[in-house]
Amino acid sequence: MSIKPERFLKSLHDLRQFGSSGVGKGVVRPAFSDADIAARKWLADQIKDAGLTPHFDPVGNLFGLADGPSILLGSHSDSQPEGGWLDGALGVMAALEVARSSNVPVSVVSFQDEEGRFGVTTGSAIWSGNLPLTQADALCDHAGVPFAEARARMGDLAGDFVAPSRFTGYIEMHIEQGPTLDAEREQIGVVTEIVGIRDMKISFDGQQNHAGTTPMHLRRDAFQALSAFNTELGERFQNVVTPCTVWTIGHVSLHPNASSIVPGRVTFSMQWRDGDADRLTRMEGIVRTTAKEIASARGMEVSFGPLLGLEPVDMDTKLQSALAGAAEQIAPNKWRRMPSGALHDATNVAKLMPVAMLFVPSINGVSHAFEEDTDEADLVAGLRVLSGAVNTLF
Ligand code: HGY
Ligand code: MN
Ligand code: MN
Repeated sequence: MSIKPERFLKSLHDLRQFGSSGVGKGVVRPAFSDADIAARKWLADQIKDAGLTPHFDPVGNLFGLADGPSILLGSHSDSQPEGGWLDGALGVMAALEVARSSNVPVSVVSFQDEEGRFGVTTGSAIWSGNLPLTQADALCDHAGVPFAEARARMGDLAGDFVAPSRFTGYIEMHIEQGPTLDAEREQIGVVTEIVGIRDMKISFDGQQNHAGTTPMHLRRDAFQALSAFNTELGERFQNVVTPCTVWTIGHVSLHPNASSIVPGRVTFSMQWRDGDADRLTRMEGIVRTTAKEIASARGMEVSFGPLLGLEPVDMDTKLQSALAGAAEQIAPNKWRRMPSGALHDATNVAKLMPVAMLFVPSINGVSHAFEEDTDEADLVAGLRVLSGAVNTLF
């Protein structure tokens, strides 16, 4: 049996209907949202139709299980609050198409909450043992909903955890989410390693007050503390970072967030990523020290939420070679080996078994945005590489 590109492309367009944003092909399908649960139930039907056994585990990970030992292919089908139609979904639907057409045993998976509504790659982190379930259950989203409450929405669909020992390895196909392949006019990236990440919430507490009557020198303004922290951090990081190091303050909640009130509290997300675990640790020290100094200089309090993180991980060389061989066949001179600056479930699965990843280009390098897209020819080329590589592994 051979892969059917049209069936594969249609399945991607069918999936993006769940949580369609109405803007381009974008989706809004956060973990355990109505759209996400509906999408998972639809996916379970597709899995059954493909001759695999659909199985939900206790945290919403959805597996399509082949009988006996098999290679596991997949990714995630939840999205960012404003997500692209391919981030995660591509790897899940490519896995299903390869499973439908492969003459070797292939299982598939859609991990839950890779996009971190609650944690960081939550579903695969729990499955791999990187995140204890009790700790995960206490994690809350920005609206204060606990993971335990959200996952309970799966009701009696939730079954036991799947034993990792039934799988011989894991390969994840994903969009690059960066500019390299698109800029170089290449079709395939064979991933060599995935960066590590640290992510935490930080709060500054000062004094809520009147915006008209409070002199500037008497203020303990939480926004001004955040502003000073951001500037000082950028300067201090220059001593340890490289051009590949990234850091982001992506979510800010000011209280009470009113034009005529000096904000007394700010809580914000502090995230940093690098390929070197030691550098991530040094950056954590700078984050904590800088925040404490800023707070103390302003007579304010600082508090730190739990630090979530994953270490940098290398991809398995044998699986990489299978992908490289297939890439040379399908896209000769239009592929490269490259690191991943984005995080993926493969990082967690690497704790359990050999893993590898392959990328296809993101147009203009854009992702985590409704305009995320990839040319169909590149999607199909990636599918052929994945299929070709899998069939050399047995
Ligand atoms: O943030 C990431 O790297 C992933 O897309 N969730
Ligand atoms: Mn992703
Ligand atoms: Mn993502």
